[in-house]
Amino acid sequence: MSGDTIFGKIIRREIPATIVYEDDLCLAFRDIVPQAPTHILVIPKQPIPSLADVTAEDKAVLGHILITIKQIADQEGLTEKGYRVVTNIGEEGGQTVFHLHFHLMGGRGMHWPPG
Ligand code: DGP
Repeated sequence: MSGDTIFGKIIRREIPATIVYEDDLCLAFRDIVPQAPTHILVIPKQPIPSLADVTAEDKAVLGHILITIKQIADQEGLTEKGYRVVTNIGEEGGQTVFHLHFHLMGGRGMHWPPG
């Protein structure tokens, strides 16, 4: 159920990660290079490379991930002050790991536009 990326290895517990949430459809763990005091990656267990690859069949898992992000943000105490959710797509989008992931970042003021 997981592809051959570093995130697939985390799903399969072949490499360690600080996991903050898991269910049948998704996994959330702390980013190894945090860009904010709280920086969590939320990924589908299904190995979708990026948002550019999703289809209508992925509607349920994508909706589930967004609701999960909201719940994790609540648990992490981010909701009152606000937070940012980002998914990078492809080379110019800044994507480096080709397993769909949503960055949940908070705990500091965010800038706009992003770099
Ligand atoms: P992106 O550039 O959007 O593809 O983000 C990839 C993120 O993945 C980046 O913020 C660093 C993080 N990352 C890369 N390798 C690992 C790892 O082995 N463990 C964890 N926890 N995060 C990783």
